[in-house]
Amino acid sequence: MDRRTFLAQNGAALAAAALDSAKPSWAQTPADVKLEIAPLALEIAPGKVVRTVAYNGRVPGPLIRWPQGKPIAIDVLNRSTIPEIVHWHGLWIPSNMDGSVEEGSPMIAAGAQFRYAFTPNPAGFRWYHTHAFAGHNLKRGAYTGQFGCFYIEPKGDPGAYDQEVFLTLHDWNAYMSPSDTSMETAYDYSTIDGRMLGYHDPIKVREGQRLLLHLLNASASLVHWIALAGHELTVVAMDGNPVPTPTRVRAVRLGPAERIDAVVTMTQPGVWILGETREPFRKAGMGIVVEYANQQGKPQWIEPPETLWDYQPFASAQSATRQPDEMIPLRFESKFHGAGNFDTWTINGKSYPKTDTIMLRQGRRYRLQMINRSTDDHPLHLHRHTFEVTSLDGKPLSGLNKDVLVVPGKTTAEVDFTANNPGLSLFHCHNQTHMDFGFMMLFRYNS
Ligand SMILES: [Cu+2]
Repeated sequence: MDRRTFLAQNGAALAAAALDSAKPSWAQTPADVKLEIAPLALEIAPGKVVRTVAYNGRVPGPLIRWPQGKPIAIDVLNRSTIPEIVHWHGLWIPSNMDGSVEEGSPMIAAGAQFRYAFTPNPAGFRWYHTHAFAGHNLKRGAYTGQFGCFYIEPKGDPGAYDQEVFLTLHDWNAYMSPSDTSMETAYDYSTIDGRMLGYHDPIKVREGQRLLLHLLNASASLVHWIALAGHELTVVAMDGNPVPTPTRVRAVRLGPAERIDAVVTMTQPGVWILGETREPFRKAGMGIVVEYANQQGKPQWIEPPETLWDYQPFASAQSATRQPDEMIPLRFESKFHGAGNFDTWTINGKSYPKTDTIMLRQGRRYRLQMINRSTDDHPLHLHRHTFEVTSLDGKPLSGLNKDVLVVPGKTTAEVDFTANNPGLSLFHCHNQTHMDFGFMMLFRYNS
């Protein structure tokens, strides 16, 4: 048994992390995964280059596939020009390893290296991405190519598929654009796995196959709708967690940071487009070709019928069986800052870093009452915990476990979670601009 295994098995993960960061990582055991952050000229289509920052010279970064519960060491070398940090989205890990400076994880200075060491849990489709501030600089933070998929393999593999693919959505070259009342971000290009429609190797399938799609929306601010022309998708998991009621749909909607696992039975031989259902986004590049064996020709697109996204069908019909110990009301509002400026966002009337840190107690179950008083939809994310969605706009539901939830404008959503991972936990809107302009707060509790 090596030192890491010994310490982890003795519940001393924090002590191990402290030792690790005190020593330069080249003096230790080799890392399981190495990520190098560096500028990248990414060719999204022949002759079309976006200047960004990425992991290991590629977009997305390498897929990290790792068995649930097996400790992992990840060395991150920052060869960019600014301090960086990597957040492990959806994992139940300690605050100092979670990759949020607000929670006490360190920034990695330009030129420096840091070792993240933790035990990946829970099983399912997680991801990793930069958690750096962007503010007015739309070439930083989530606007860059710093994201990748992290698949934590369950102890028993369900295996009800023949082939699986991970696909990441992203938008590039952000600029400020006036919306109804304020400024939002818009983009020049949209890609799947860092390439525009028509410039990937097609996804090759065979008739009768069950294709498992792992979709991640890694956009800094946009919701995306995805369909596979001619096919239906059966959603089996959201944010990596199996849904109580797997449901067939014509298109899926993913808010920023959301993930959907969907199984498609390949029953329509042909050459098809998997892409954004809205034409301007497909034209901007968000699509990839799916090609059956022995089929050729121009990739076909079929408009899916217009659908409204509703989380409810995927949940269990019953309302929450367990009542929370405490309710926490959170009101979200924006403050207008004049034409040409981004709004400032508030939670209960205060903007981060002035928001109140809410003290919790280990073992108690809390209900976050997310009251969206603004007209914008917000993808709300809680770090280091999984929550259960317990009501949407007044309608009760249960069994839907997520770490990001899109709360539409002028609605209220409720989510419950158990305080079972002590330390500091960040709660924020996953729209990079919203979070940078105040839409963040912290929870804290001790063991
Ligand atoms: Cu927001």
